[in-house]
Amino acid sequence: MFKKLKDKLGVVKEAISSTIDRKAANASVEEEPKKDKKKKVGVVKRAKTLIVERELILDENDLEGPLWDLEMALLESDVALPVAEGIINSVKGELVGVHKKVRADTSDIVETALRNALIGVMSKEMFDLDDFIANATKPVTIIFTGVNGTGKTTTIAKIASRLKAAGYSVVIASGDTFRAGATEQMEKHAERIGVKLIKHQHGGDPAAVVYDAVQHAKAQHRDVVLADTAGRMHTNVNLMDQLEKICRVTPPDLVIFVDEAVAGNDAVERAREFNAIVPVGGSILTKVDMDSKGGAAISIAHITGKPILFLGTGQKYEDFMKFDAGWYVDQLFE
Ligand SMILES: Nc1nc2c(ncn2[C@@H]2O[C@H](COP(=O)(O)OP(=O)(O)OP(=O)(O)O)[C@@H](O)[C@H]2O)c(=O)[nH]1
Ligand SMILES: [Mg+2]
Repeated sequence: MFKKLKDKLGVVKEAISSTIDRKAANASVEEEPKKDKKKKVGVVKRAKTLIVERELILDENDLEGPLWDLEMALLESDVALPVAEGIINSVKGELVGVHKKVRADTSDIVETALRNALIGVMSKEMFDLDDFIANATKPVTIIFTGVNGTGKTTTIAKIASRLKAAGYSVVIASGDTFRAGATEQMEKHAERIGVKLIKHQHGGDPAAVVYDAVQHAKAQHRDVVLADTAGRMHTNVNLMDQLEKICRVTPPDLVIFVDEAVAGNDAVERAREFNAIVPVGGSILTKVDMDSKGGAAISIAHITGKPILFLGTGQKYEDFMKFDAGWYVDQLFE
């Protein structure tokens, strides 16, 4: 996974490490104490002693070149510019002025700084959806948003199947009254999983479908309402207004933004627009099994300020995993 970003991070890590090591080598020669000259101690031994005893202090100039390379690597891997800059500042903040014991493994220090920066971006306001559902007042209403074809309907089916297996009663609202065949697609999933589907006529008002689903769930004491919505471009004002209306009529407990790992840099703009219209509480990144560069998760988490909750890794219900920032970053470094 994410081979390109992984390769580039490896190169950048080496570049920063060797810059630090070069500085360390210079420092040990420059700082050679004069009194040592009297003693006939070999250069190697002397350098070794100095390296053990001294600490190296890094400054910004040492890191300028390698950090530029890091920024380029992130941008080329679909990490958005402000996000890449945030990561660079974080790495810089961690490395500049570091009193590095020269004997410590430079490569470890660099990798730790990079890892911390990436995990920092992706772990913001992290929460667990299972805990959220367990603790919320029932029925819990979750509305799924995103552009066309990102995997909203499939993701709802995966979550419904998962929740049912955990013992929850689930109602699905077929809020995509717009695309031909959308309700039939959701209906097939609902039948297969064995959960209730609330639907209206094609072309009906999606806000009314979601409202009805929640009323049904309240009356029947169901635990969770998962509301599908039609895919829409973030630039389509009418459809974005409609989304705002759905959430105004039925204020959800959580809005989940669904986008695909292969979306690349486009994900940034649409995450921003969707979040502006209906504030996103968490995101799900699908199609991670397809060839992606790895940057979309980092960007979406940064733009929304909310965590990635799950990753979709295929078309089957079980191709779904909880997002773990540490694991994700491991994929970039392993
Ligand atoms: N490989 C892969 N395919 C996926 C994944 N999630 C969804 N898909 C596929 O992506 C396609 C679109 O999925 P849908 O769930 O219909 O997407 P949607 O967002 O509901 O689409 P619209 O309703 O048209 O906006 C389908 O062929 C899914 O099987 C995933 O994690 N991996
Ligand atoms: Mg759909």
